[in-house]
Amino acid sequence: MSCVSALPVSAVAQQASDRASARPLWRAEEILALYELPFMDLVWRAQNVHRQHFDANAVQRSTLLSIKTGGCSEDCGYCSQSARYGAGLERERLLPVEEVLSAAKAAKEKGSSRFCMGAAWKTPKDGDLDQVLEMVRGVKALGMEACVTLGMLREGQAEKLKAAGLDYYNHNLDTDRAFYGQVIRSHTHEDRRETLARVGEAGIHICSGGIVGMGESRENRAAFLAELANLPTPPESVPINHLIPMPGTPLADTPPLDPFEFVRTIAAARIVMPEAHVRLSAGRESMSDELQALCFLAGANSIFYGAALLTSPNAEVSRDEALFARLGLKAV
Ligand code: SAM
Ligand code: DTB
Ligand code: SF4
Repeated sequence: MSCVSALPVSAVAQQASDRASARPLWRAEEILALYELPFMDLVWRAQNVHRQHFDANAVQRSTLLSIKTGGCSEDCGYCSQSARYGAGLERERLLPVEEVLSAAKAAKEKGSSRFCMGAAWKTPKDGDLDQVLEMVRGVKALGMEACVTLGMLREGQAEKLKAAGLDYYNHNLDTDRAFYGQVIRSHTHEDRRETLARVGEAGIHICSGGIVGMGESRENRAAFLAELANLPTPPESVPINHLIPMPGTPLADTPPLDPFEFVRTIAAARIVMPEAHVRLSAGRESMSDELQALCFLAGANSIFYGAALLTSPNAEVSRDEALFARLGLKAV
């Protein structure tokens, strides 16, 4: 992507643009061919790519906090926070800044390097955004990386977040364009891409990934990874969530995905986005230690760390500590 503009481009946006123009574009069929490799060959290839770019024994840890829970206008079929489903969640107000900052401080003391704040909004209102800006400034003052996920951004909002010091904006493509409409109808895949473009242009690092195990096909998963890898500003952080089937949502009874297919998705993501942190995200609580180790072997090098995700439990901190010790992994 060449950037021809009279405006100064931030260093982050310039680096992203340089990386975008240097990388090969991936076709979905090529990624499907990766999925179809024998499992050992695929994992071996992913581990090789991983070692060319990262310390294979280091895993980044992010802590997540829901700063505004439930009551969302959107109809995402997997989400307990949509007001449209009887998922039994009370709509909560935006948490006070002090409460958020004391949670960030506790996360830092427990060894997290990034603090991610999530809000169940379609799009942030300007008054709410002002409070989030204060939270971002506070997290930065603690010496942590700050990430937020607030829904779709309108013109000018990404620039305000950048000026407050935000490092990452999380906004997932979630699945490929073809499957998207089967799960979400209240906004489009194109809307998600538009927000990602605003984030990239403001010079904020992009965190974008998705969910697998929603009933999509392997072809959908391959196309989804191609769409992520080929974004105009490539994501530097890629959360791969395993669907947590939430009672009351349309996807509550979705049959579980073959765990090896999940590992294949991590491996394919590692190969097509070699420089990104691939985050083993939702669903870890119900994965065995052995399955998580396979995901790390396939190139996952980031996790959500802490007792809770947004509305559901995460793997226990004590279990993670034991797993890191057993595998000789170091937290970064
Ligand atoms: N409202 C904002 C948005 O949609 O971008 C931010 C919060 S939303 C809950 C963040 C992400 O959480 C979604 O894009 C989806 O990938 C993930 N997520 C939500 N519910 C999930 C579930 N039941 N299982 C796995 N991932 C889930
Ligand atoms: C992401 O990709 N996964 C996180 C984070 N970004 C915000 C959210 C996972 C949510 C899991 C379901 C829940 O706790 O409600
Ligand atoms: Fe709202 Fe985000 Fe949940 Fe969709 S995923 S219903 S936008 S909170």
